[in-house]
Amino acid sequence: MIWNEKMECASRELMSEVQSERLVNTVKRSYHNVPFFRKKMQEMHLVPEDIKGIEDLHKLPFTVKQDMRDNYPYGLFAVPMSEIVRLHASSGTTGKPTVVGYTRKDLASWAEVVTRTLAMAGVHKEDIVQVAYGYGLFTGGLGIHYGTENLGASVIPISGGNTKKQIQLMRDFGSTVLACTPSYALYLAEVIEEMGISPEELKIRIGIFGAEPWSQNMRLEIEKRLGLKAIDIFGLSEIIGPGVSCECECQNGLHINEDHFIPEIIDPETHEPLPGGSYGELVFTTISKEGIPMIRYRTRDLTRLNYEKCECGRTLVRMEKCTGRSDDMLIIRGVNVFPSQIESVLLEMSETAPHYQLIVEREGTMDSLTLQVEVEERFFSDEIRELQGLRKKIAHNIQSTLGISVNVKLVEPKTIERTAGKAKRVIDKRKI
Ligand code: DLL
Repeated sequence: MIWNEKMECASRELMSEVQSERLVNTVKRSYHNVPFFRKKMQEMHLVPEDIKGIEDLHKLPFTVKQDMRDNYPYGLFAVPMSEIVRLHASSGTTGKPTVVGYTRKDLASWAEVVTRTLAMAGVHKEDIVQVAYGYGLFTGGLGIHYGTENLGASVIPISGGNTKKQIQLMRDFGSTVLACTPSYALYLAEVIEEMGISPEELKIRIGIFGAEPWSQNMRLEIEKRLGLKAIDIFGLSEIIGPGVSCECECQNGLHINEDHFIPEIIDPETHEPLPGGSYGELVFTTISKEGIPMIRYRTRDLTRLNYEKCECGRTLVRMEKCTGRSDDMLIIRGVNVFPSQIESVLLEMSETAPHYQLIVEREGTMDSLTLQVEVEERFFSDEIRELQGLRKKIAHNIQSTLGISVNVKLVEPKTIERTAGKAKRVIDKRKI
């Protein structure tokens, strides 16, 4: 089923017209209501009237995650707080998360785009959707929740974790759609096998998986073990949350809801827009959001765009499955982690040297993070108790600032390999 045929199957001319009109409007609102944005435009000697349509998009300044941190918490909001009805924040940033606010209309647009994506994936009104993305500040749970209700399917708002209960409900309630991260789907498959339940006892037929990179091989593995069709859904809090783009049943690229979010591909080094079909960094401009419009937001995600019409009949541009980023952000068990955040925790402690390495592994289906860090020589001559105390302290400090558990391995000075160029901070051994 195509939820919004008019927009999802629009001609390029109609889409460009809609995009141009909404872009002009967004730029005006941002200029007049967001001092940060106005200053940036003034620095570039731009006034809103210079932006007449999508052909002028490239003239606008970029926005990056740091801009959100610098304007924490509400500096980029374009409406007064009385208009904001929901706040979300992205996980895993040192002390300061990135905060996003939605007006009532934004929540309606979000539900609309998520509904479209569920329909793309083949979900219909009779389905029972088990939402095992986290509910809370993370956009995954509530984002999929309201889209499911809007579609008219039944939602089980179970949130993440509590794996045995997930499986029990899945069986007893007859869930037909599972929405969670792909790594959690694999973990569920493992526990289902351990519990001696065969996939035939379950009715799950579609998986709505995203929030982290996953490969084609992982797709095949999940499809085989859970006996379902695994659909990739993409999104980011800064733009709206899940529902920015999603695969249709052809599983050949993710359709971007481009009447709400205009995509561009740029060269991550030169920042120049790249011609159609090139591989580069994905940039989005939101053109319907009121609460916190984003102009040319650099996602750091790497992909390419395909403007050909899809076999499903949709004309919405497709982005290739994202598997890489142009920065060093890691996604570990759903938490976004930058090595620099771990570094700043270490630097705040007097006992450690800023020589460290992060090792990411996947044990079975779970990601684990090990931190190897050099500590002063004296610790090794001290009692073992001291060493253990220090290990615990580092793990605790990281847990409390980043919200992620880490195995800490203390090593003697000069153990970690030194390089002349960029230090290799991360060894990612996951085969995803
Ligand atoms: O992960 C929103 C979301 C929730 C998407 C549920 C899909 C399903 P953030 O926490 O802000 O938002 O993280 C955004 O996660 O820039 C990508 O690097 C990565 N990401 C999200 N979806 C995918 C995907 C949510 N399908 C960051 N494939 C993004 C690869 C993804 N990476």
